[in-house]
Amino acid sequence: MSFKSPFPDVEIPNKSVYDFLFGDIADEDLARPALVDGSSGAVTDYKTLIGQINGVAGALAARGVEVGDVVALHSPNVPAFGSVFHGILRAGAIATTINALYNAEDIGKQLTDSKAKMIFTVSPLLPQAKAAADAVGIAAENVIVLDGAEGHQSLKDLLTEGAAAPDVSFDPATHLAVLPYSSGTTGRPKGVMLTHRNLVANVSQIQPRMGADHDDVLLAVLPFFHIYGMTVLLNLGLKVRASLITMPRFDLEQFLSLTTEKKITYLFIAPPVAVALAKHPLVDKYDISSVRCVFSGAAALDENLGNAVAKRLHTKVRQGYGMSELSPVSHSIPFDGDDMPLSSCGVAVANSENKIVDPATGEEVEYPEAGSDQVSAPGELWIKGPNVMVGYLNNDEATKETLDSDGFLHTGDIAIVDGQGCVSIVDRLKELIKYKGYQVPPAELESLLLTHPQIADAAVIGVLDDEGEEVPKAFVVLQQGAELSEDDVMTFVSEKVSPHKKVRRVAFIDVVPKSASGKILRKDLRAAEKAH
Ligand code: 4UW
Repeated sequence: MSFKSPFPDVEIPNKSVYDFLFGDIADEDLARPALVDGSSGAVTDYKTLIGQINGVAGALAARGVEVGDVVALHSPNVPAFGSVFHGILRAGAIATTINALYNAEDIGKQLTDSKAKMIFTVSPLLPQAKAAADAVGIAAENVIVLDGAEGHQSLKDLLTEGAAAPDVSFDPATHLAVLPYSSGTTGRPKGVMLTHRNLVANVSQIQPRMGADHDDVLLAVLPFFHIYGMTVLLNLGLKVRASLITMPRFDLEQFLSLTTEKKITYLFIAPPVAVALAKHPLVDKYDISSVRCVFSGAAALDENLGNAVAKRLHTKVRQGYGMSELSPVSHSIPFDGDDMPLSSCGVAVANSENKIVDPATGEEVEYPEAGSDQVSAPGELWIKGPNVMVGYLNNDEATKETLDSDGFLHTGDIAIVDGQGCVSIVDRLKELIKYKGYQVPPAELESLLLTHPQIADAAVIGVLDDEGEEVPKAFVVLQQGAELSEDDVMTFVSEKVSPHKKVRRVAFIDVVPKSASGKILRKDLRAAEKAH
C-alpha cells in the first residue's frame, strides 16, 4: 500500500543548484541583502554574493579543481560560507561540509573518507583544520582561511584573482553536489551522496508550504554545515530572496538582541533553543514581536514546550522532520497548518510517499481512514521521493541496508500516522543519538571505550536528562579488579572526542546484553533505563 503526500506534485526543474537558485534572479532583487554578518553588521547583497560565488568557482578551477572533485568546508555560520559553498557547487565540485565542533581526528577522518583536495576554514578553527590537513597530506596552499591567517590564502585573496567561473557541464540528475556525513542507522559516519537534483527537489518540495518570501528576515544560527541549515537557510532562504542574519554560535542574549534589532520574522531552531525561549527570563527583556514563525526540527519537540513558546512569543510554532539522507526535509507542518498537532512533524512533503512498517513482521501497519480520529500502530517510517539520497559513499552494504529495491529509504525512526496524514516520531529503531540536534554515533564511543585497559565491554545509548534532552549514556563492564569511577570514564572519553560526543552519564553493569549474533540489544538497555 503506502500513503502519499496530501499535496499535489510540484515541478522539479532539471537544473544545477546554482542555476535553480540564481539563474532567474530579478534585477530588483540584486540589491537586497542576502547575508548579513550578525556580529559586524556587514551586508552581502545578492549581486555581491553571486559575484563571489563565481569568483570562488573561478579560483577553484585555477587551482585545478575539476568537476567531481571534493572540497571541504569547515566553518561556523559567516556570510562567506554562502559564497564558498555555492562557489564549490558552481565549479562542479562536491562540497563536504565539516562540523565546526569537530576535533582534528574527526576532521581528518572526513577528509580521508571523502578524498577532499582542499579545505576552507576560519582562523579560530585553523589549528585543528591544519593538523587534520597535515595528517592527510593536504598542502598549506590548499588550506584556505576565509578571514586570513599567516601562511594561508584568504577568501579575499581568491576573489582578488578575478578568475571567471569555469564553463562546466554535468547532469544535475546524477551529479553529486554535497557529501554531508551521517551515521545512518548503524556504525560510523558515512558520506551521504546528494545530487543537484536532490537539493533542488527538496527546496521545490517545501517552498510552497513554508510561507517564506523576500520580506522575511531569517536568523541563521542553525549551522550551514548541517543539512537542516544548508537546505532550509542557505538554499530555500536564498531562493526566496530573504535576508539571512548569520550567527556563528548560539548565545541566547545575542540571539534575542539580533532578533529585536534585525526584526527577524522566521526562526529556525532545534528543541534546546525552544527550552530557552519558553523558560528563560531574558526573553521578556526583548521585543521580539517581529517573529511570525518558529520552526523546530532535528530532534523531537515536546508538544507542551512548543505550545509554551507559541504562547509566550505570540507566534506560530511548527515542527518538521528530516534526515541528511533525505536532503533533509520529508515532513513538516505547513505555515498554514494550524489544525495539525505540534506533537507531530506534520505531513509528507510534495512528490513523496511513505510506508510505516512493523519491524517485527516486515508488514505495513493499517493506516487510519482519511479524516478519522484514529492513529496507526507504530512502525518504521519508510520514505520515497526525489529528495532521497543516491547512497552512502563507498559503502554499498550500508546503502543496501537503508535503500530498498523499490526506492524507499528506511529511516530507522518509529512513527505513527493519524487520519489527517500527520506523522509523529515516537521512538528510534537505529542506534543514533541526537545531542542538541547533533549526531552522536554510539558505535564510535563504544569502540573508544573498549580501548581503555580497564574496560571489558561497553554499550552506549541515548537517555533523557532532567530537561527532556537526549544525552549519551555509557553502560560499562569493568575488567576484573578494575577501579574506575564514573568521572574517570567521562574524562577518558571527553579528552578524545569532539565536545558534542562526550559521554554524559555512566552506569557500571555486569554484562552488555547481546543477541545470539553478538549485536548489542539496545532495546533492552533502553527498557531497563525507562523502568529505572
Ligand atoms: N522529531 C524526532 C523530529 C526530528 C527527529 C530529526 O542529523 P540528521 O541526519 O538530520 C536532521 C535534519 C533535521 C531537519 C532538517 C530540515 C527540517 O526542516 C527539519 O525540520 C524543521 C529538520 O536532523 O538526523 C536525522 C535524525 O534526527 C532525528 C531522527 O532520528 C532522524 O532520523 N529527527 N527531526 N522532528 N526526531
